[in-house]
Amino acid sequence: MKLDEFLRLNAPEELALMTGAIADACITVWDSIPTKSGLLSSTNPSGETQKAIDVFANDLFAESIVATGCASEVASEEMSEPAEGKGPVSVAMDPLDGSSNVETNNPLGSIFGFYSKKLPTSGRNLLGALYVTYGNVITLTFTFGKGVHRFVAVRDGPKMSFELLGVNLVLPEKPEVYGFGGFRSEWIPPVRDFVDSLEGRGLRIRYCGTFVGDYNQVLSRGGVFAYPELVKRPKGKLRILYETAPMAFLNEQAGGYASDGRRNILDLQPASLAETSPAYLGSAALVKELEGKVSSG
Ligand code: FDP
Repeated sequence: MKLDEFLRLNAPEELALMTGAIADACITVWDSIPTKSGLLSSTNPSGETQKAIDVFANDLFAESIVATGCASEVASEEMSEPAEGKGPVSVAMDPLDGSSNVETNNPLGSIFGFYSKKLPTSGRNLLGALYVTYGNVITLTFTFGKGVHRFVAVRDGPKMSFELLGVNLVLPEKPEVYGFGGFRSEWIPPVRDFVDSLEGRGLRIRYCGTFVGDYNQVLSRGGVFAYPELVKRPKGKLRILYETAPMAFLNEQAGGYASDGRRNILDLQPASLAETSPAYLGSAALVKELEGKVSSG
């Protein structure tokens, strides 16, 4: 099944239009990585300076989403003020997650959260969440609050289009992988002790350095991803509105659980657009166990 048809049958109108616009834009972003990322020269054939790929991705996604008429605002870390629109939905995005992976050709991603209230707001006001993976294939994984669904980009004549890969994805029963960001020596002790126990329980380390890529493995194979509380960085690294709340919402729809170490990430009330928190997400039993250890110190 094609994405357009699926959206027509299964998505609220505004989310369908914005998802369609993101699907088109992400193909252009992917196409632009070699020329706009610094992999090739930073000037184009006419001698104009190219924008960095993350600024390019930001501008393209923001313009495409605003053009649907469905967004009231589109916020991202690349913009000092959100882009304004005339629709009802607030969109928070990380237009190019893991940009330090460009040079090494490791996976990249994009994350979008669709909120019913003005930003900043809690993840409880999410209507939907979507992430793109730019790996060996491009996938769109999303939820509108009724299951998690995935599409893959395939060539369709001169264009690319998205075909259904799976509906109602759930985290596998048996967890297989884990990936934790930051330096081990800087993790708080309960996190270090927990990670030390994982290999004895049959989990393998898998860490590619992109939140989207690392979480995507957890969704497919079961396990836990974290960017934990660090001794000198108690609020972690990942941004609540742009990154962890949308992924927490999607993860919950896939049967998982996401915590900041003390509470459900969806219950956090960020006071600013770029507020960060520690993030632990994946298979519910593992994340609840880790939350218990972190919260009791
Ligand atoms: P990046 O800085 O490359 O954009 O969101 C930021 C992020 O990547 C995440 O995608 C990734 O999980 C994390 O930072 C990696 O951080 P470390 O290099 O500190 O592990």
